[in-house]
Amino acid sequence: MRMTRRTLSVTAGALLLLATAAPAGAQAPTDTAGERGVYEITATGDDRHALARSGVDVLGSSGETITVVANPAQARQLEAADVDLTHVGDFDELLAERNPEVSDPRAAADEFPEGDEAFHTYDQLTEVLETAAADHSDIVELSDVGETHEGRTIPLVKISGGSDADKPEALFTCNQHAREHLTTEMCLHIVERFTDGYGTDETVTEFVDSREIWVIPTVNPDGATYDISGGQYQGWRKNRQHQGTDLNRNWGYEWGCCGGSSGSPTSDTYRGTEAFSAPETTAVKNFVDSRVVDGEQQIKTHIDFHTYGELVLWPFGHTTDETTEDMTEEQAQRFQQVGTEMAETNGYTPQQSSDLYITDGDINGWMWGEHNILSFTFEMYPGSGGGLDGFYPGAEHIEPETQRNDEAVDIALREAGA
Ligand code: 3K0
Ligand code: ZN
Repeated sequence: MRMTRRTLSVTAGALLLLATAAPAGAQAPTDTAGERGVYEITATGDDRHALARSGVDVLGSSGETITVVANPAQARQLEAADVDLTHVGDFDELLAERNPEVSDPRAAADEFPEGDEAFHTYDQLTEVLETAAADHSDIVELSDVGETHEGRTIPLVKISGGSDADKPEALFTCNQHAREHLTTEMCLHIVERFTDGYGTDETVTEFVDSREIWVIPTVNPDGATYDISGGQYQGWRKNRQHQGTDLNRNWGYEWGCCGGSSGSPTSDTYRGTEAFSAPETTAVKNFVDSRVVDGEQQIKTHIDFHTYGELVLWPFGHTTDETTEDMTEEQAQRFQQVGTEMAETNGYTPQQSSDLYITDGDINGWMWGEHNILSFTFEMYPGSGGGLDGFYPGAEHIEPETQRNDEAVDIALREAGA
């Protein structure tokens, strides 16, 4: 697909036409390798909701500019609907440019590309978690929430010390989206901080003794492993069930309700055949459901880490309304207050999820709508402008960008007991 490079803008009418006349579900599966284009579109407010509804893969946004990946059919439909695109490159060429040459792809299978070895593969992650559990057996329990489509176990770490008294619980989840590898490092950092720091760091010790801290470092290890297959980044977002389901559109609260996901299996925001059709979301759901003890959900707060955009997001994503039948004004204010306080510590931008674009079947909606868990999504580094590179920021960013969220994590732990 070749398009001329132009800088144009988009109208709300054009995007609405696109969204209604050309639903992603009606598209032929033409997003074959080598043909997907990366485009920039200028859009605000309702325009960007409609764009998300079209099923294109939104990579990131900066101000009014949204960067998307569109397959040829989607690009044609955008053009037919008078949407103006700036073609910034071919998806696979851009990926190839940022990937190093691999002399023997088989040798590099399931390893991060050269220079990025500090990121943990699934096997390396498993090993580090096993070591942490062995070295800190007084406070760490390592188990799993279930299996992925390809049969990998989804690890679950529980960190808790001191007495056996009932303690408020907090949950941290990472790597729902395959290519967002920095988030796995974020959860690993949480595990390391609350284990290595126990007994020496006062804040850490207090939280470990007074809370149950649950961490799921990779919700989507199949996708993450595929994303680095052959020692090259694949730009993969979804799980590996059939053509892939976007796990963050597969949760059972307002699933598929509001144009915030796609019904087309080829789309990067494919919501799956039904709510919880993905084994990965089902596994996490079953774990969270199991924390209801004597009718009370023990988990009080939750952060789901993503990249990128440097945002603190709170529910709901399926509506731009701040209050709904499941979100009172007081509750919305608490989300806003806590989210804003968190954002003051890490410099992210705090906002309701739907301010970014409409999402439905997302994790925050389910955590709050089903369990009244104060649930946030953090979009980590970088802030903007990275295109595909935003997902692959380089290993030198692991330490500063995970530490950057220490205080916000502490706020989530504090609020669990509030
Ligand atoms: O709640 C949300 O708005 C989630 C935003 C998230 C998503 O699932 O679309 N953004 S991401 O895919 O770029 N990490
Ligand atoms: Zn994500």
